Amino acid sequence: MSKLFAPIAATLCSLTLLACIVACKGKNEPDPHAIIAPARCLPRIVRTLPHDTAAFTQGLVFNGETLYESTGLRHQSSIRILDTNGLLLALRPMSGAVFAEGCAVCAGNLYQLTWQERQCFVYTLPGLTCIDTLSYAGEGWGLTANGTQLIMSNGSDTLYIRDRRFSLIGRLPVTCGGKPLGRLNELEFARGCVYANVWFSDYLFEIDPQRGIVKRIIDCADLVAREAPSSEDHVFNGIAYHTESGLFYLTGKRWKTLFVVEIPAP
Ligand SMILES: [Ca+2]
Repeated sequence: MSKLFAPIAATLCSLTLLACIVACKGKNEPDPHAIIAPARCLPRIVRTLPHDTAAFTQGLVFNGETLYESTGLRHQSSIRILDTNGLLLALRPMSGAVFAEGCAVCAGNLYQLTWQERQCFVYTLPGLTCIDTLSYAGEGWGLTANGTQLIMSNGSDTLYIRDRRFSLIGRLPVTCGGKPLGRLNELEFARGCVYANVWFSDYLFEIDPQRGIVKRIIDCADLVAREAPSSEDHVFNGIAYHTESGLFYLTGKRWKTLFVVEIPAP
């Protein structure tokens, strides 16, 4: 090789090596922000149960065979206990002007958010004795738990990961088809995914809890059509997963129906 071509050959080798490194890195480390078009699926209605039309549903969660429901609005907020047939077993009104929001079960306790009061109430189970009040910044919308951590929404496109003392330990921006998914509301962690209602949407969004990417959209327009809400404010909002049956319990604010549905496995 002549002296003239040696530097050119060396440069070409370097560029080839660099291209190989980039290609290998790309292959082994997928871009977490890659645009993934979510698949779509439909829920199958297994049965329908009555739901109290006075319940402005903000949170729904099972603890074993007991269903807990948090309802909102000032001077109307409550925490309710129901059975698997939707029968109301107990209702505890919230005090004063508290506007309750989402609820979740974590480490044997029930956590209940508030909209603008910046307070999260912690209750014993099954007795619902309030044993603690935790504080946080901003608004509270939806809440769920992955077993050890709490996952919270506040109406934005970001989920907030908190420990049991409600200290912020992580943020998870959520995207759908590469775009931020805002208005995240009621949540449910099930089958290794986060399921989310989005305010004023008839869809459930199935979110990868590591990357924040919507993997599937569960089209619940048929449920909304069957319910035929009496007001546009009475939106689809309420997700609880019943582990024993593998079925989801879905409802909305002031809906007359609690739908028990099967959603194809992720
Ligand atoms: Ca829930």
